[in-house]
Amino acid sequence: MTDRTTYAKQVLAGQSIEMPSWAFGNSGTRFKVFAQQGVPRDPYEKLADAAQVQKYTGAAGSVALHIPWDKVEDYADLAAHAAALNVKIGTINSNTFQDDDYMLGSVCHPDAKVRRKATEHLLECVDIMDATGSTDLKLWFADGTNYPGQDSIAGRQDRLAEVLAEVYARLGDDQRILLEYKLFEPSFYTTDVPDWGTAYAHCLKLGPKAQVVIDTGHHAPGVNIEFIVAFLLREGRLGGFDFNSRFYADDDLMVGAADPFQLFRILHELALREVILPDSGIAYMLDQCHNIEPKIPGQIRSIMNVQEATAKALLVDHEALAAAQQAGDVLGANAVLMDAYNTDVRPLLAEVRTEQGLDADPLAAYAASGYAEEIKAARVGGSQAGWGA
Ligand code: PSV
Ligand code: MN
Repeated sequence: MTDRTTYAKQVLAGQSIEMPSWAFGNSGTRFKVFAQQGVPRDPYEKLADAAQVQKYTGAAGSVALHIPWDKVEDYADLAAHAAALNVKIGTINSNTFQDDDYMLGSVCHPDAKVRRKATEHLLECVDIMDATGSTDLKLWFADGTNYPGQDSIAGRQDRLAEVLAEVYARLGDDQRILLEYKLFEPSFYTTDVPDWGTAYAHCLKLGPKAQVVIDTGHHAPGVNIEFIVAFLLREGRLGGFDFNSRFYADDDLMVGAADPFQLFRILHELALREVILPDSGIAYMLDQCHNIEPKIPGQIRSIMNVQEATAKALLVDHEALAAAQQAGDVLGANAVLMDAYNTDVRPLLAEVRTEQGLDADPLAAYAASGYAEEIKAARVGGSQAGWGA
């Protein structure tokens, strides 16, 4: 076994990808939400399902919550429930996009009363982080406008900066803001945090505890995401990822499904800087909805897709790459990358799993466990969780 393969196996064994609690609830498009049997009825059951993904992959150790979708009476109790299931509660995601008051925005709304309400929600999210032990507050704002002239573009930036500063001041020493951008939707003319540059500029003003989150589905078609990764990493402002894949816009499909080569290119930038492992401070998360596929296997498949892209990225021969780049050997440098990309890493990952005491085939092991049948039989009555509830 080469040194590179040994190193790749070590990193793969330590990799951990966060799951979104909302992936386990029902979801769909604005045309129809399809209910699936056995879907969780509350955050406790969402954690139980997430724990299955961790059980069979060993690479999904935490779960992101979305507030108020995952509101509970006692967050310390929820965190203890997670720990008993061998998962942790990770990022707390705020939600300032589903209340009637937010029709014209939340933190950028022209009315100070609405901005106050949104700010209080964000501060409440930090209180929840204190209770769960979460370190990351993920902020995504649906704010924007639909028509030219509707509101002041610059004025909205001022309002955003003011709210962010208040929330930043409330953070504990080991807590941070992860600011997420998105090109458009639900607003169609302007979006108040539309791109990494805007997010980065706000983070710079706020201070070192504010970093940018890249949701891979939040760009215009053709945008070179790995460039953004390399830039933000260099600046120390890459906070994390919301992984998913897209064919058209923010499709929220399984990561690695639409464009595994793009995922590999992103992971290559991360492998180059050796920031794959959890202690790198980069929050690797999935942000997906499984509208037509079963949800737990959908998450398992997604984790496996990230692992495969990571394994290929870890196999890139960095010395050969640097030598070819230095020599101006365009084809040689490209070949180094493509050799790694074209490697079948499934046997390597099977070995990593077996060495961890896991089944080499997580999807088959989950299917054989009977858990899917169990929850279908047990979870009758109550109301199923959904994207938005
Ligand atoms: C917005 O589209 C987004 O990507 C944000 O991360 C939200 O919090 C999440 O989706 C909700 O699904
Ligand atoms: Mn997202």
